[in-house]
Formats: sequence, structure tokens, C-alpha cells
Amino acid sequence: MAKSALQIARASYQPKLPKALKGGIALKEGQATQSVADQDEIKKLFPNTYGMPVVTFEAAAEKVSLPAMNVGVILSGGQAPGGHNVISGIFDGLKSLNKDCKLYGFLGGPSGLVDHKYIELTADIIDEYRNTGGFDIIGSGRTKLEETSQFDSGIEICNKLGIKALVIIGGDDSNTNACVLAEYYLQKNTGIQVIGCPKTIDGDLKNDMIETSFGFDTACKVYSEVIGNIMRDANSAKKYWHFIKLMGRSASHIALECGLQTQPNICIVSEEVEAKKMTLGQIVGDIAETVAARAAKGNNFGVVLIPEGLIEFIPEMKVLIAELNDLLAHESDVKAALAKLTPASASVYNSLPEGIAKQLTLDRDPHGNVQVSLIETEKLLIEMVGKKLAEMKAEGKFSGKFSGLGHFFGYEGRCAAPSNFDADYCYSLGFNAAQLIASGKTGYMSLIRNTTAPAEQWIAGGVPVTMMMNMERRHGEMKPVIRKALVELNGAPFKKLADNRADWAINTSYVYPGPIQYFGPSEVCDQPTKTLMLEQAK
Ligand code: FBP
Repeated sequence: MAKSALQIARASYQPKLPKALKGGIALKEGQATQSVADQDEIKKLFPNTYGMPVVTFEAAAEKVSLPAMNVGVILSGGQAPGGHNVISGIFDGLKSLNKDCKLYGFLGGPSGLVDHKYIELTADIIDEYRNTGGFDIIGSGRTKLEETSQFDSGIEICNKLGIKALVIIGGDDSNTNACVLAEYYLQKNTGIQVIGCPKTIDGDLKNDMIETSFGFDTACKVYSEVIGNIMRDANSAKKYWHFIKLMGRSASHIALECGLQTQPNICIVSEEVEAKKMTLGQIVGDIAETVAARAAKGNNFGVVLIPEGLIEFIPEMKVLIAELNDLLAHESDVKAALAKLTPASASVYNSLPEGIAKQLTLDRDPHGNVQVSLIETEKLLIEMVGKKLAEMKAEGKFSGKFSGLGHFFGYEGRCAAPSNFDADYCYSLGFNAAQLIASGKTGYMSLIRNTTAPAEQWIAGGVPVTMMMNMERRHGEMKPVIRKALVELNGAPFKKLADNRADWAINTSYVYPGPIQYFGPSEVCDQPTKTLMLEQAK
């Protein structure tokens, strides 16, 4: 396979490990834990995996070796930079315990376990993928492991291959399901352990224990590089307003991090929109005000960052979408369904540009919901801001020019070669997962903390998944789930934006982060995200 010069050089990068994982390793157990809420319900649902202690690894004089054992690994959900390093970390971690350990990769996500599709991950295969982006080593998928028939099918293949532990690399839902699986395998006395690893570019799998999910660092750096390039273009040509939508499903962590890295004129945060109950009209009005204020200074250009999930956080749009979901579930004639909207929703619907309004009625997912990520919010805002500015011009409140360009960044960053941070973090998560397995743990998530310090000083261990759970309503039923982390409006990253945005709006204060650097001085190559730095400074 042809390779770029960078790929060749990068293949030999040796990811850094925390000191505690480098030689002999001793396990230290903490106090019994509790779930973050709904303790009684969670305890009842997880009698075998509830209350386990947080564990930490410490450097020890002696290196233990284990009887050889086989482990399976699964990639679950959307791609995130660093997945291959988690797998190479697991591989190296297992081999450090016993060179005869074997690692199997289930193909195409959790369905590989259920359908018995797998490969053995040999040293040759692993070496091909070290420090590369993507999940293509074994592929990923969005099948949910929820049914006992799926769990039983997993037992069959694990027994056939002699697999004693599974590592599930995924987001909040996949790790919740990993814990359900761990509990089931304990109840059934199968001897199969299950360990989770925190993955998602969205950055919403974090809490008091998990500092960040892997992939967030690299993805934000890739988007920020391109946003910076667009900013320089805008500042050179001085004729366009760029509206850039950024991936992240519900939470606005990616938009916020990119905002902190690049200092755009406007960075919308969905969580703030919801908290302030802002209407679409208000959001459009605010943007138009900024455009007019910059135009008054002769600057007919700018950059607006928009989080992917915005539309669902605007209260009136949320109501409209819910009504449409309901009506269209029972009424295939769109016109007839629209006639049944409440007067408030009908008025919101009629205020939308025709193309967007149509998208709301057309694109449904298999559960019958509008696919909000397919709604072109950037185009919606450009069109509505343009209209608003035309009105303002007629009233003598705007005398400049407005020409908007839309962008959507998401897939561009999900498979980038992991930054040094993600390469090191992921390798450590994987190596650490192997140690958790060796210690007989199940129902734990691989835990690497103190991540704003140099990798040597990172703290390695494990956190019981049940500790991060609460009960939430999902599809009309109360379910135990890992609590999703949205942007906190009283958190340091948002406050930093809020304190500076008035200045960034009017003045041109752009920062150009440039491309990810893999080699060079540590202050250029090893910096974590601004979000992590600000959160950990508390
Ligand atoms: P995960 O939560 O599975 O990591 O996926 C995140 C994400 O990249 C979101 O940012 C985005 O909305 C979604 O996946 C896109 O999904 P798909 O890959 O199915 O197009």
C-alpha cells in the first residue's frame, strides 16, 4: 500500500505511557462507589457491578506475568481519531503480560460479536495501523448491544475463541451497554470480563472521573486549522461572512473549543440558547446586529460558528419538530399533517425559508424522527440574516454589504491522524485496559487522569461504569445511562468565551492555529485542548 512521507515517519512514533504503566504494576483499590443519582434503582439493576471501587495503578518493583489469555475488541459508533492506538495499546499491554495472549477484533462494530465476524489481530496487522486515524482496522457500526439473545451469541463466540475479556470502545450509550453486558456475564457466571473505553469526537462523555473522550482533541484541532484558514481568507478578501456548522450532535463542546482556539466574530452555544429560551428570530437578530456593527467600521466580513445540534435547542423549533414527528407518524400526506400543527408551530413553520421547511417534513430516521443533523442550519441562518439585514437597510440601520457562505465540518476531522495528545491518550487507555483485564476487573471503564500534565505523570486506573450512571427517559421508558455532558454555562470554557465575545464580535481578533504538528517543540506538539486546560485549572 502506498504511503505518504508523514505516514511512514509517524508509524515509528512511540506513544508515551504514564509512569505507572511502564514496568511492574500494582493495583490500589479505593472506597466503594455510588452512582451519580438514582442509587437504589441502579443498584437493583446492577447487583453484581454496583458499588465497586475506583482503582488506580501504581509503579511496582516486580513485573507479573500471567497465563496467556485471549481478548476481543469492538469499535462502536462514529469514528474518532486514535481508535487504532487504543487497539495497539491493548495489544502491547497484553503482550507485556504474556507473549502468547491473543487479540481478536470483531468486525463492523458490535454486530461482529453477535454475528461472529472477527479476525485475529496479529503483530503485522497492528503495526500497519499504529498512530493512524480511522477505524478501518476492524470497522465500526451503530448496532446496539441490548438484547439477551445478542449477549448469548457473544458468549458462544467468546467460548469458541477462548476469549476471557471484551474491550468495547465507544461513547456514552456503548459504554452503558458494555456495563449491562458485564453484569449479564457475571450473573451467568461466564467468566467473560467487559471493559469500556471513552470515545467520541463530540466530547460529551466526560464527568468527575473521565476528563475527556478521545478524538475530541484531534477533531477540534483539524476544524480549528480550517476555520483559521477561512478567517485569513475572510480577512484578506474582506467580502464574505462565513457560516460554519460544526459536528457534535447535541452538545456544543466542539463549537466552543474551536471558538476558543480561533476567536471568531460569533460562536453560538446551543446550551445557552436553550437556557435563555432564545427564539430563532432573536438568534438571527443578534447575528444581524453584529454584521451591521462591523459594517459600520467598514468590515463586511466575518465568521460565525454554529453547533450541529442548534435547531433542537431553540425551544419553538423543538416543539415544532416534536409536533411534526408525531403528526407525520400517523399521517403520510404532508399537507394534511401541516394543517394540524398548533397555531404557534404553524407560524414558526411558515417563517422558515421554504427549502428548510421542506427538509423538516422529508428526512426521517428509522425511528420516525427528523434527522436534525441533515438540516442545513448554516444556510437557514444565512438566508434569515440576509432578510433581516434587508429590513434593517430599509430602516436605515444597515449600510453595508452582506454575502454569506455556508460550510459544514465534521467528517473532515473524524479520521485524522491522532494528535500527539490523542495518540498518547489512546495508547495509554488501551494499555491500561489490558491491565484492568489482568486484574480481573469487569464493568469498568479504562481511566487515564491528570491529562493536562506531561504523559509521564498521568494517573492510570479504572472507574466502575455504574458510578457514572443515572436514570433517564429514553423512548418513553426509564433506563440506566451514563449521564451525557452538555456545555456547562458556569464552566470555565464557556465563561472564557462569554468574557471575550463582545470584543471578538466587533474587532477582528482571529487566531490561526495552523495544522496539527506531530514533531517539534512540546509546546507546539503536545498541547491539550483549551477546554481541558480551562476545566482542569479549577
Ligand atoms: P459518536 O457519538 O458515535 O462518537 O458519533 C458522533 C458523531 O460524529 C456526531 O458528531 C455526528 O452527529 C454523528 O456521529 C454522525 O453520525 P454518522 O457517522 O452516522 O453520520
